[in-house]
Amino acid sequence: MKSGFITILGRPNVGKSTLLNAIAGQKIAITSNKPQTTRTAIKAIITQGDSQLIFTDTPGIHKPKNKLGEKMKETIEDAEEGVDVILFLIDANDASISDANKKIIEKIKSINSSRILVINKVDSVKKEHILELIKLYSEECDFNAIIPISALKDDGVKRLMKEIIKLLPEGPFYYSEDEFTDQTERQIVEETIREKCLRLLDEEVPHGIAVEVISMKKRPRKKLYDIDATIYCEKKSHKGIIIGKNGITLKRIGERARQDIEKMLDYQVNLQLWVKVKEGWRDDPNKLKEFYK
Ligand SMILES: Nc1nc2c(ncn2[C@@H]2O[C@H](COP(=O)(O)OP(=O)(O)O)[C@@H](O)[C@H]2O)c(=O)[nH]1
Ligand SMILES: [Mg+2]
Repeated sequence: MKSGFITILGRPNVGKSTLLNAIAGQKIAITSNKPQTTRTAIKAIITQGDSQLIFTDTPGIHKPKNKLGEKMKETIEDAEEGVDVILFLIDANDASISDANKKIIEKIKSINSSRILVINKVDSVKKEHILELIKLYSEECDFNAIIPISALKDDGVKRLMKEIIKLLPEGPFYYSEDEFTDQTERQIVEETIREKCLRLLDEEVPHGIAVEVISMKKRPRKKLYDIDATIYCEKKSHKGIIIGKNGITLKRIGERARQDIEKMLDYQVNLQLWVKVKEGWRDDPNKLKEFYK
């Protein structure tokens, strides 16, 4: 039997969470075109034949601006410990190796594990450019493999899986075969609502949002969930934006979140959303603990 821990590293927005979802074959990590969408380490567990792969998606590597940012940085550092394979994700659209990516390379070199360079978003560039990137990066660092993929189009992901399995050590299964993530249903619901906020709201507001499920009641006979959740934001003005004129924005957030949650839980969902202001929670250690235990 083979098993191992695989960490996905890379700058914000390169497609780490999209890749995790493609690997898992279902949505477990939220994605958006805004940096720092992912706040915690999210695991996807894949058991294939006699191999078990435990993937960790991490918040993108960036400079912390507040306590939440610091916590995200710690999360990345934890994810680097005891890792067997590092997937270093880059964007195929990059013209060259940015300073930020050079720093990540230095970090990877200091960790004693196998490493794969994953060039993502190849659906949006010319082949010649991918070859240039491969040349540039292989001069900079010794990778066990370099794999171009499109996480969004699920192109090259199978090949990537094969390469990872080759690099895995012998080992036992850490999770039972039917487990596919460490996220609880409650966390998935909270994250789905946050994703809709990220996607439906303009810049500034979404980064100060946290979502908390207040209650989640199952009515098995009706195959129905009653879910109550609160969206927290940092400013009164943000609350107005989230709710929108005549409640239109909040309604949209709720509609889209409900549809996704229904698919994931395979139940009908009755979703009630509230919006509350919690000033400066991203810099308040106690409030942070409430949201991110
Ligand atoms: N064109 C293209 N876009 C992608 C691909 N993978 C991810 N994206 C987009 O890039 C953005 C950031 O993705 P996300 O997974 O949240 O990035 P993360 O911050 O690294 O986790 C989203 O808008 C994705 O839809 C890809 O293979 N091709
Ligand atoms: Mg992410």
